Amino acid sequence: MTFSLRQIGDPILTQVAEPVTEFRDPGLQHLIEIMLSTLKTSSGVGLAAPQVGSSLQVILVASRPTLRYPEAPQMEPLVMINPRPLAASPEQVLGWEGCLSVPDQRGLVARSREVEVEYYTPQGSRQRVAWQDFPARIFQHEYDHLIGQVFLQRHPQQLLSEAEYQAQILGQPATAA
Ligand code: K3U
Ligand code: ZN
Repeated sequence: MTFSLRQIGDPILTQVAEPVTEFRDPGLQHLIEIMLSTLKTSSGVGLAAPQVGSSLQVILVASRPTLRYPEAPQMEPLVMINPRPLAASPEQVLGWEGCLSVPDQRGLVARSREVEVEYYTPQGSRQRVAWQDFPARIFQHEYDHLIGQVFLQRHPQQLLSEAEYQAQILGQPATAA
């Protein structure tokens, strides 16, 4: 598998990802390593396999406090294989999202405030987790990548360039290019 961070326009980002069926496949471990190192170098809070060129159902969720989400929990990156939403709260909340595959755009997107999810660990053990707020938002964003969607298709209430997001929302003056 050749690695590059895929950007919108790449057909892999519109495909529905395939479930992992062989947990002992060394290719799966290699994919997870690539995803973890990409997450680290990009300072992202999540990542999905299609973004690195693999159409397998693998995502990372790595919440941490940010300027917009200071109350968010600090998590070690969680590897979720074949994740399946079991429940999503009818209550939705607006929040700002960015995407490593959508350069220079930030969107204000409505998402369920709470989710309950079943997934498999890299060792093949089945787990359940319930999240609220930022981790729930990251999960929904990453799960969307597995069904061929990006946040632009979730009808953002507002869409800003990175520079305008920093100036208007974070209140930080634009830096010289
Ligand atoms: O560095 C990012 C970031 C955005 C908001 C808070 C903290 C960091 C870049 S965007 C990001 O981390 C995406 C990762 C993606 F695109 F690969 F899926 C995850 C994400 C960010 C914000 C809300 C929901 C999901
Ligand atoms: Zn994304």
